[in-house]
Amino acid sequence: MNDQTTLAALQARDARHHFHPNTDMVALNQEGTRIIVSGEGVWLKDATGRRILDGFSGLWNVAVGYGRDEIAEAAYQQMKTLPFYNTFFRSTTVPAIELAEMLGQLAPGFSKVFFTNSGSEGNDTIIRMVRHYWKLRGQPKKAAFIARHNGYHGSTVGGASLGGMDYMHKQGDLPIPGVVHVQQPYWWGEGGDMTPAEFGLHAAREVGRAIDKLGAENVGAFIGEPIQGAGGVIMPPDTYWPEVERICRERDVLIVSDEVICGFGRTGAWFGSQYYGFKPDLMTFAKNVTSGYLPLGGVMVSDAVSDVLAAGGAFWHGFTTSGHPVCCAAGVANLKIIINEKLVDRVRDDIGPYLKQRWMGLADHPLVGETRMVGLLGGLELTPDRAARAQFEKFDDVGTICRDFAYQRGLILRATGSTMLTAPPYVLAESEADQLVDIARAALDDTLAELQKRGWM
Ligand code: PXG
Repeated sequence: MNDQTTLAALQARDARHHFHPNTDMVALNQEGTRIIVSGEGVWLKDATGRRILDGFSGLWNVAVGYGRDEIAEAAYQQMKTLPFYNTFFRSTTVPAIELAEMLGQLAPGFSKVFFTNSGSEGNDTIIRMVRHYWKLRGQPKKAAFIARHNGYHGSTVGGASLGGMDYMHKQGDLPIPGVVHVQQPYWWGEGGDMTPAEFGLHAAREVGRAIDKLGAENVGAFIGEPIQGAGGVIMPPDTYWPEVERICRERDVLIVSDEVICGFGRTGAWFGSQYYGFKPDLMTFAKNVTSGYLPLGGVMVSDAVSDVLAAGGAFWHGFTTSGHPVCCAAGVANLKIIINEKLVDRVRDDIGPYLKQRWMGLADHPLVGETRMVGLLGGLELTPDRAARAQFEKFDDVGTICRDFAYQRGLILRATGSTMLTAPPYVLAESEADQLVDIARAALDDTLAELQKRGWM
């Protein structure tokens, strides 16, 4: 390493010039950025040469693991053949055709896809598409969206508006008009004395109440993540989605399933909506469509909706790089890996249940309130009092403490408040699942000792 590439020099250069997303820059630059330099399988290496088990697949998205030559090769070949051409003006490229076809085959009833570069752009697209759809149907007033508190739908003006994160709304005067947020189906945190089944129905009926308050003639769509990801891997009670579906159908309100995290096998089904057994009209996707190797997102459009849109002339919407050929080639190569290596089945029948059984074993730890896992998506509630489902006063700090202990021990977990989250790559081996849970338990021990030292426990 020369002077410019030592860890300290890299951190100083980063501090001078890089404005990081979702990051307190002052705190970051006091500590210095963690610099990740390479990856293989489920393992990362940082600039100090340390190996770290990535229990979070990058940002929920490196499904097939790091270092897959097939994807690199597909992108390289496409860059040499045709690095760019657009999908406007009656043009397209072979990779865009191939990926669109594959997606249509993976999602029965959704034979059309609209490409974007990210999940946020996908959800912005949804807002315009839903409103345009209802105009074409002669119901232009059906423009409002029902979404959930603590849902996450991205960072753009539209995405952050649909999302229910108050701290995001405070920045940029959001949400935009016409978005109403209702209670999330978060039994551990908000279920009170109700059973999970009762609470699932209660939360679903909040959707109905919100629609009725606005008047169904004014509501275009309901949007939700099948399992809330960034909000804390919140799995709704089984009663929730069937009731939401019934309520929306009864009121002629479209259902949007935001599959950015749940899509492409994370839950052990191809899409989270399939896992929960409901049929959306539109699905947002991004992340695991390319396993993060290149940016790509989009909207899967059901046949009934796309027939109306197609009959209505042009949809005046799109991005220069919608259906970018290199990103689509990476997407095709990635989906081929998921299909050929039967990774969705592996998540459902093999490594998912294995990790789940180990992860659920953390329930006996004195800091742990609830453990939950679907597919390879897991959450762990930290609590000072399990029976009362109590929250720590400084819950954000508690999660951060635990996350940092895990990192020191060589494991990446994410914290939302005091909920610890894991979403490892689908190629995780059993021995690696063991390491993940063993390190998580050691980090819980460290955290307990630290909280006792501070008198918080
Ligand atoms: N919908 C969902 C459900 C998401 O999880 C987006 C939309 C937006 O996608 P893009 O590609 O625009 O980021 C997401 C993204 C976190 C974290 O800290 C989660 C996301 C992004 C960044 C950080 O958990 N999810």
